Formats: sequence, C-alpha cells, structure tokens
Amino acid sequence: MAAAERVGEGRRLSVVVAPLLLVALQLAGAASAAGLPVVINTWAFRKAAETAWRVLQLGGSELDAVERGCGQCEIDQCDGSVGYGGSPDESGETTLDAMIMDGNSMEVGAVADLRRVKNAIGVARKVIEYTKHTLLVGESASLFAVRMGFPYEDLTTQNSLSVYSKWLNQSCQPNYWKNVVPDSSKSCGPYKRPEKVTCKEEETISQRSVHNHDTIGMVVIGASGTVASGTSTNGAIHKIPGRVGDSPIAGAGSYADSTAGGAAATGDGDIMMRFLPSYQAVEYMRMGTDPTVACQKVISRIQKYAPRFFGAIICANTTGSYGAACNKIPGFTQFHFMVSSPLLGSSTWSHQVNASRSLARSAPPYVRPKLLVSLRQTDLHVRFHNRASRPAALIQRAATQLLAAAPGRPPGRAGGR
Ligand code: SD4
Repeated sequence: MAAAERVGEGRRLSVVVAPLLLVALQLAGAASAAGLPVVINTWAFRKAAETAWRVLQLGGSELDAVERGCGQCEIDQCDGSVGYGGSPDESGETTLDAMIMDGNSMEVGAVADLRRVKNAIGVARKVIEYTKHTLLVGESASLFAVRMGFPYEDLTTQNSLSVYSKWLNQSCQPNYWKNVVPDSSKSCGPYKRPEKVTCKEEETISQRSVHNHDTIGMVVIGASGTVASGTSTNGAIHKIPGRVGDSPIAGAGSYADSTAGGAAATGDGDIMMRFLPSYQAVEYMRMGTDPTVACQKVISRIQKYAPRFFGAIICANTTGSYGAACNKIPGFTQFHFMVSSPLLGSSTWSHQVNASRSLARSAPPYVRPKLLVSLRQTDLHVRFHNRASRPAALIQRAATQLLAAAPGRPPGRAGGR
C-alpha cells in the first residue's frame, strides 16, 4: 500500500472507528447465537443426538427434544445400560431411573426404581405435566405411569437373564454390600449384620467400569437460549433392590437453567450424587467459567474425596459453548460424547467429540472431529491454569477454524463466553 493510501486509510479509520466498535459489539452478540441450538449428550449415542436435533428442526420444544432423544436410547437399549433388559439388580429385575428438567421454570419430573414400564423419561415428563411433585419412586411410580397410559410390561430379556445367572454362578461377584455376613466378597446373600463389626477398607476403584455403565444424559439449548436437560438409565448392574442412582436427582444426574446453561453426568452415581456435579458445573458457567473448565473443576472436586471414581460430565452454556471432562482410571481413559451444533456444520451436524490433544493436532481439514476426553488426573490441575492446553478448547478452536475456512459454512465460536 502506498504511503498516501495509508494516510487516507488512517483518516478513514479515524472516522469509522466508533461505528466499527458498535458493529463489533453487535457481531459478538451474533457470534454467541451462532452456537445455538445445541444438543449434547453423554457417550457415543448418535441416534439419540440425531433424534433430539430432528425434534428441534421440526419445531419441537427443548423438553420435547430431551424426552425424544433420551427416549430413543430407551428404545435402542443403548449399550444395555439404558432402558429395558439391562443391568439386572440382585434379584434379576431391571429397574429404571430418569429425569427431565425445564430450565425456564426450573420444574423437574423424575422417576426412580421404576418397574415394568419401559419409557422412563416419558413418565418423568408426565410428573412435570400432571403433578405438583418432582420425584416418584418404585411400584408407586409404576402405578402412576399406568394411570398416565404407559404399558405395564416385563423389562426382563434373554440377555438380562443370562447376565443375572452368570453373576449368580460367580458367587454374586461383584456386589454392593460391605461389613456383612456371610462375607460379601466371597459369597451370595442373604446377608445380615455381623455380631461384631470389623470394617473392611472400601474398594479403592469403582466397581463400575465403562463396560457396565453408560447412562444417557442430555442437554438441549434452543435457538432462543432455553435450556432443558434429562437422563435415563437402568442404573448400576447387580445393585441392591431399592437403590437409586444419581440420574433422577436434580443437580446430580442433570441440571438446566436458562439463565446459565445445562449439564449432565454419568458414572458411579453413588459417589457422584454426593457432589451435585451438574448443579456445580452450571453454577461455574454462570460465573463465566468456560464449560470445559467448569466440567474439569467438578471432576477435580470429586477426585479429592474419591480419587478413583468412575465418572464424566458434559455441559453447555447459553451461547452454545460446550465442554466435558472425565476422571481417568484403569480401563477408562477416554470419554465419548455427542454434539449437534451449527458450529460443527449444518450437514454433518452430529459429531463424536474428542478432546485428545494428539488427535486435535492431527485432524485434517473437513474430517469430522472424533473427540475423546482423555485426562490424566494431574492434568486437571495443570489445565485450569493453562487455557491454551485444554484439550476441548483446542479441538473446539480447531473445529471453528475449519468451519470458518470452509466455504458456505457459518463462522462461529466454540470457546468460552
Ligand atoms: C447410576 N450414574 O445409576 C448412573 C449410571 C451411569 O454411566 O451413569 N452409568 O449410578
């Protein structure tokens, strides 16, 4: 550029600076909306994400999207951990936990220990619509479901029967009892309290693993910023009858607040529910914390008390930014979750997101990011202070750049607020 031109340019700049600032501010607002709507769910349950997205596209509400998305997993028996015919309890029965939350009204509908009714999240929605309660449990919840028109049917399948008989044949191992007689680490019950209690050390690693635990947790944020969330699971395999996990508990299994965002958790509910991780993640986001960092902080907090717990969390804020984190334990080093967002392209809208650093670096243009959250326990602390090295932030930035470079695709932001 010639010197004269540069001077002219400078003059023009000085004249247009104020309007440009204004435009920049307006663009920042537009950029926030570019991340919406967003559907995010735990694990690689693609059909659930696609179903929820389709519901939104067809004009359904955020609650409809959560209900249908999680409901899809109940139909598909996702990984055997959602819906009928999975995770038989100690007596061989499959029971279901589910919840749904409306982030506008803060209403919650939930069912726990639901028996003989398949569509647990559908029943949870009816708790919001037709009662002033929040949580119904056990046989009484089933009765309510029947009144609401849901079919009453056996949840046992050939598969759940064979899982159950295999467990009986291996002396009911593993199980959830402790400090009882006969010794629950060696034989089946019935168990009772011993005369004298000698407390054994609790298992240091969660009995649960990625192989027997895959609850669906979903957050949907509509174009206008309305947040809804939900969960559905058949809980912990071989649980003691009556056990309720974190999934139907508001703030534990999931949480939605249209003034901040939404979150959902998966993993060892007996531990996780003590920390209300979904509520905590949403509150971090309300304070302006980046979603990935919010999730990491939540995991880190639980880790202090239960270093080897099995668990992961996803979250998204009302600008459409999202993140996830998990606790790395033997056998669980990567966590898959699904995201549907305009930031990820309008045609290939359902992605498996991967926050592994090496994959982020090597992802070639236009390849769908296949993302796995893979964190070393110590990384959590390091990464809080080092924004640039946060895996999900890296991959989100990479995805945004790829989309910005791709003709005809909307630019967007995938970072924090
Ligand atoms: C529970 N949190 O019942 C549920 C199960 C789960 O991944 O999330 N599995 O403890």
